[in-house]
Amino acid sequence: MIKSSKSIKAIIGLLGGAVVLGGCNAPTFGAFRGATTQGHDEFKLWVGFVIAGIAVAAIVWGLIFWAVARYRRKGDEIPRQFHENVPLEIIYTTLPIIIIGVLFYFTVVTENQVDAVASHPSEIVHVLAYRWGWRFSYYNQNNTSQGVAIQTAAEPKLLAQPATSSQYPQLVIPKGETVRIVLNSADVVHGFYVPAFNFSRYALPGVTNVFDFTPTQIGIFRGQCSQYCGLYHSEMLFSVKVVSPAAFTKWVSGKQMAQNQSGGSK
Ligand SMILES: [Cu+2]
Repeated sequence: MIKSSKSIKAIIGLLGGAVVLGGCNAPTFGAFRGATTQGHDEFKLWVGFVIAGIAVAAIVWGLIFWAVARYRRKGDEIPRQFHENVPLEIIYTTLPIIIIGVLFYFTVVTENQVDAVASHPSEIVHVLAYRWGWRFSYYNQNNTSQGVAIQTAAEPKLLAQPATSSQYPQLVIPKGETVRIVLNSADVVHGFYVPAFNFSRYALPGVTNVFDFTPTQIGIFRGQCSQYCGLYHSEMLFSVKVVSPAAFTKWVSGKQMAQNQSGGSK
């Protein structure tokens, strides 16, 4: 008896520890932790869904195995037969509704956080998706062009390189600041997808999608088109480089100088 209560305590301790350590060591259940505040909110929602799923699965499988063991055939004995059980029916109708209600609530809260756009973002980047590449044009807080535009070569080639290769365009953004992305497509439907940010959004011709990123980690993250858009879809790669705000300012002025010297547009 003492032994079993000890092992129960150990299990509870392990589970509690896993939840407390959630920030760094807990399993991610296949998702990215999210290198932006928005992406991390998505990650927390995902973990909540998986834990809820595990809990439901444990109850369902537990009841199945309990019923299999408890009511297995013993000679000619037949379990008690009954037609209805009102309390049981109320429980199995209301419990799923409550579970769905809770999951729905957290989904709406998270979506509102992810879709929220700041009234005064630190940087604005217009992203144009086209067959088969990306153009990133930088604007300041007043939505005035900073004269910096980055895009891939007009002639697509089968490069078959990782997305972080310098052959593909790179979106440079500062860490810890709110970056507004203004997303459009020049031709067909594309998808702006950054796995490490747990974020994907359609790039649509004639429709402007606007969203904010607040990067929390310095690094280079791969990005890709997530909608099949034709022959060189697989080459529609890019990367996102998150740098310190000081390094970002330096990068912008460096680009401005280079692009002014080469005659403005590139
Ligand atoms: Cu595409």
